[in-house]
Amino acid sequence: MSRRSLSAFALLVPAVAAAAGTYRFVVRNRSAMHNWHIAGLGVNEQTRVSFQGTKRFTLRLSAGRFTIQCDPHPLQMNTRPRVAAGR
Ligand SMILES: [Cu+2]
Repeated sequence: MSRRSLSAFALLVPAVAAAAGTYRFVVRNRSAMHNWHIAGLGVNEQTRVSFQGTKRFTLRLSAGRFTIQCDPHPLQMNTRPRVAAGR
């Protein structure tokens, strides 16, 4: 697991190693200053910055690199998980 933390921020996403497939992401946002945005290889989903609460996304990820970030703070709040080819 790669964990990046600020006072109000944590991303718990395997940095490497997920195999291609379908994943459910649970986004819990308790602030109106941040959002969650995943992009890469046909995937581009995000929450609104003003949104507070929990949202679930079920996404099919193919092999490759993805970016997950907070759009207002992309330098501090980001991770780039790699998805490996499935078996
Ligand atoms: Cu942010």
